[in-house]
Amino acid sequence: MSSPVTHDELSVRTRSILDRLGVSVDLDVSQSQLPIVARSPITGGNLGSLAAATVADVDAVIADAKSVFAGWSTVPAPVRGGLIRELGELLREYKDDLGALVSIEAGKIVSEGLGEVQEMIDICDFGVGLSRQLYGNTIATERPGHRMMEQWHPLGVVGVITAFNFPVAVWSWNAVLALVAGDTVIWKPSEKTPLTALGVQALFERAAAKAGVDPKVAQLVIGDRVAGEALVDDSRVALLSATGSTRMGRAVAPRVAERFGRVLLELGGNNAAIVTPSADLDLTTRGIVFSAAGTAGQRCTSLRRVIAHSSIAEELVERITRAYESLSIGSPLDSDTLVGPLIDAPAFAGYAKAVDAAVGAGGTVRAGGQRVDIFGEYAYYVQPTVITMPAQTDIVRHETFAPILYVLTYDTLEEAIALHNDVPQGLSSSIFTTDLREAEQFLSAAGSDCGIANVNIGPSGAEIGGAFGGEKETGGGRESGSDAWKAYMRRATNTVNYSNELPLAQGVEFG
Ligand code: UN1
Repeated sequence: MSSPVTHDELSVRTRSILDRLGVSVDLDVSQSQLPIVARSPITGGNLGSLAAATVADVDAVIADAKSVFAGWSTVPAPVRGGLIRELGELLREYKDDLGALVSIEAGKIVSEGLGEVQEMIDICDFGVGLSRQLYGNTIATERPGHRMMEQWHPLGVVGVITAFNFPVAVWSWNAVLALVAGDTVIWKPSEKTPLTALGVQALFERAAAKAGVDPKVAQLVIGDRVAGEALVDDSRVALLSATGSTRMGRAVAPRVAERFGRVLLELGGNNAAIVTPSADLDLTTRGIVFSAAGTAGQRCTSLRRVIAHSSIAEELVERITRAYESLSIGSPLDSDTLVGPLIDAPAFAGYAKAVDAAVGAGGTVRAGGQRVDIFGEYAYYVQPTVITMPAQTDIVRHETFAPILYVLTYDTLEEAIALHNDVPQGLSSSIFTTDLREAEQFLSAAGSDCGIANVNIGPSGAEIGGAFGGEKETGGGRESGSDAWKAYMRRATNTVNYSNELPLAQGVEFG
């Protein structure tokens, strides 16, 4: 059971965190008629409200981003990296405050709130190094006395639309790469998490001041759908990076394509774990419980499906069920809590509907399945839920952003992989096995069809060093590490003739 947190205590704490981060916005509740309502899912209470950017506001922000781009794009990349170094330092300094604000506004447990800020610090470190490594290839040419190479140039204005569940880290994956690349950034955060965005922006502006950089290289737009659409439809926005539901991506992608803009989409996942007869069930259970119940199932990488060999399925379900019974559900600010709240009422409605649909399709609830009253009517806590399913029905193929784990069984690995891939989404995946052949088959071209495939690790909790993203309805985008930076730059292929002749490619003679 969690110790009580009153709404007033949360408001006072939020205000003092915002003050320390340098956010001066007035959150007086007397302004509660304003359209963007900041609230905490911990109690369901409102923390204040904010104005929403209009189309004209967004237009002015884009104009600024475009004009600042001219100068920023010609600053040497390693100097641009200096801005990111300052940002990383400030994030280290304010990690506790920003992490706590993530807990208050997104409902993450303290360790995960801090972990999210750590993810920002990590990408800053990566970005500083990257600023000296924006490598282009030198390519052998078929013509004598010639040299061919490619250069990577800044792309332009990058619009970043983020979701509530990673309210600060996803901005950083995008903004850090974009800024190092010489782009300017406009951020439209989720309407559900405006305060964490204001906190990050305040730190960013301090970093810019320290680095002597115009803060307009990265701007923030607090707004609703209107502001998002203004970014989507504006041809001055060269790249639109959007994280959210598949439904959102389906609306955004054609509109950006219509104006020949670029998109980078991070949409839904329906991440699975195949558990084979050779799996270490102790380790497997721990991996499954973190991935499925952690963050109250509200990561795009959360584990949603277990595909277990029929010989070990029952034992595995019993182990998971036992582990679920000991998970403490409650205020994410309590140090012993492992499962915090769902973000809001629609999230709870989605959870309840999915449990009903699964039972209606022949599923058996083996753990959880109920709402838990921690802070009354407007706070939505649920028990992490395990449902064994007779088949991969429609509800199993659908992403529900809640801690529901469906369990399916298989007899041959081919069957398991077919079930695994037979969903519309393709973000993250895992296999638990100690059999090298099974592991390698899962990682091969004939195995998982996801952007992320792991062995003996659940599908969530990726490090920033790898490229992050997935296939199919997940949208195909890659953010964060590896060579994801290339999406934020434009490639120029250059051929230089240093001879006195003019040989044509393909042996063409002309005149
Ligand atoms: C998301 O849920 O939008 O791999 C991102 C993970 C985190 C990022 C999740 N590093 O679970």
